[in-house]
Amino acid sequence: MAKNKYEPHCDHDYEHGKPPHGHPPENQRYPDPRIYGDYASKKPPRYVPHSFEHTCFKPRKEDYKPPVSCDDEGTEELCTRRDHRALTADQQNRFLNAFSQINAMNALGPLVDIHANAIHQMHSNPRFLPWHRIYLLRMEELLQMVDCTVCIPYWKSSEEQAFPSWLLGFTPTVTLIGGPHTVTRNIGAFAMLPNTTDLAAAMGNGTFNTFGPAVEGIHNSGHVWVGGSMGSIPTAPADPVFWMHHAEIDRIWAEWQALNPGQNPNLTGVAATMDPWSENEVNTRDITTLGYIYV
Ligand SMILES: [Cu+2]
Repeated sequence: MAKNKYEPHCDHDYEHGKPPHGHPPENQRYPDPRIYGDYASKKPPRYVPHSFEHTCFKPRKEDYKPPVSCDDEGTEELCTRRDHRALTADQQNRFLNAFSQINAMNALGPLVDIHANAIHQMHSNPRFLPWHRIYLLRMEELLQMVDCTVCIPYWKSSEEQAFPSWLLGFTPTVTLIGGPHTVTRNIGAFAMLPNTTDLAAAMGNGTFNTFGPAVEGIHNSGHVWVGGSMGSIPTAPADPVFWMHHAEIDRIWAEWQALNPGQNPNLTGVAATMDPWSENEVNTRDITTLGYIYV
């Protein structure tokens, strides 16, 4: 077996033989004693482990923040989805951190890829709203595996008429089925952002058959307004704003549902199953049953 010149501990010549030229050669890893002190010699000083209680840094007493514990036992609380403008800096960081973590775990890419597969028929038909409701829920569940306090915030674009500034510097690279994709945006280049008048007009529809396409149209313009990754179906969910945009669309639907009881998408047979998941359209009607609310 070839000797690893970077592992002085495995150098048997040093342990058992004579050092060449009467003095030990310099440590390959730490050759400069001015920087590395004793570690620059061929045999670094003995390693002394810290005792268990002292291996982790502790903040000053006054800076201590108790870890958030989540209720796993039966009494599950509803996830509260908030207007992103109402998030604290800590809540913003937790959302972006959980997003980065699931991406680093390679759990985000496969979820984005589901959206790339037209076999699920989730656009331009009555499945649009219920399918994306379940899709958001799966994302929220994934984020909560990393941080149980995270709920997807919503982006009320019609009212705001601006991109969430705290996301501007966040352009992750997500490994998709076709290879790595780095999020890009081209804000405002190719579309106008629907405004509150547009939204009120969509809300005025009294049947799901007319409301559904109206709200999907508003949603489409939002995608194109952000542009870049968001402008293309296979890459859009790689941008965190996708989830916030869709939370807003889902919130609008929930608001409309409350105003129009009994108005549901006309879906039967396999079309009523929100594949690749097992939920039926009927299971998508009540958001509190699904475990979240909008405030
Ligand atoms: Cu979609």
